[in-house]
Amino acid sequence: MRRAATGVAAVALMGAALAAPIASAKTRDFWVAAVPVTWNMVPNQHDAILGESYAPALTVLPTVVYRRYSPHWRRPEFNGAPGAGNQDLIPGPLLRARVGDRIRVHFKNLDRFFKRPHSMHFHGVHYRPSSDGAYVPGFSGRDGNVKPGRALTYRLTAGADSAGVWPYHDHSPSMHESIEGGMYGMLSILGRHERAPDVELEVVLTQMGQFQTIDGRAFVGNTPVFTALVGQTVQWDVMAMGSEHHTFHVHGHRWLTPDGTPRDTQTVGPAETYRIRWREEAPGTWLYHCHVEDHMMAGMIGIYQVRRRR
Ligand SMILES: [Cu+2]
Repeated sequence: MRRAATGVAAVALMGAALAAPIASAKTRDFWVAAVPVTWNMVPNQHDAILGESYAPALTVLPTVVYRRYSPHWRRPEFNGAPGAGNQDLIPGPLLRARVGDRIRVHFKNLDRFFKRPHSMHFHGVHYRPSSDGAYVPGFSGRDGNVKPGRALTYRLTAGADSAGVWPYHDHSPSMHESIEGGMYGMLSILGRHERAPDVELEVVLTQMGQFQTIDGRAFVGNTPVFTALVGQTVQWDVMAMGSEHHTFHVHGHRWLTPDGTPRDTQTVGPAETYRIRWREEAPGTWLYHCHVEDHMMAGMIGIYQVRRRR
């Protein structure tokens, strides 16, 4: 990760080297359950730009999401990190680790509403086939087909080629409806000696029902209001799921691609991810949105607020 002298920031890509055992590696445990919820994509029932209203019948759906639990399932918790701007249940918990770490994701299927099987399938990390989490009849094991009421632990390792952000998602027999309903999240893996950003903002671009959503919400006033302070290092974790490509754009800011080209808009396709970083120096209220115009008008737009330090 480089930081440009101008304060315009750098994008990181994964390294090419393969995993090597690291003596100081940690084991990180996460507890994640599949839980049924009633989700409103447009809680204020309003498109702030066109001034249109939407009845709850169009915006509310019963669905299943990934929810973070405290160790040993003591209590349910919010998915986002404190100060992350989005404390809600879509996307699933941000799972943070470092290159060299072992990661154990303890998964429990609490889908008592639809009673569907679920699973977790992780990109970007190393694992045995028994932790793949994908369902193929005749080939896959229990990891790809965790029945309601059952639990399974996925065992992963963050290799030297795992630095970056990566998707995880349901890959069970209910994959299609589960992903459209919000069953996805991200792994965020730092290099062995990489400094964590001050602020980490998660943006997942997906179609949901008739809306184009960011973190499961549509239209300004419903999508996350992300915040940062001047002087902070800000990291955006950007991902798309579903069947469409999106072009992520932030107003008033630029970042550098790995070859040093400044950009303010970058394409992301299904299950692709990237992280963008900058050192914040632009106070004000800004927009972030997908620049596919039909998507922006169908809700894929939000607010980013930068304040000066007091
Ligand atoms: Cu889009």
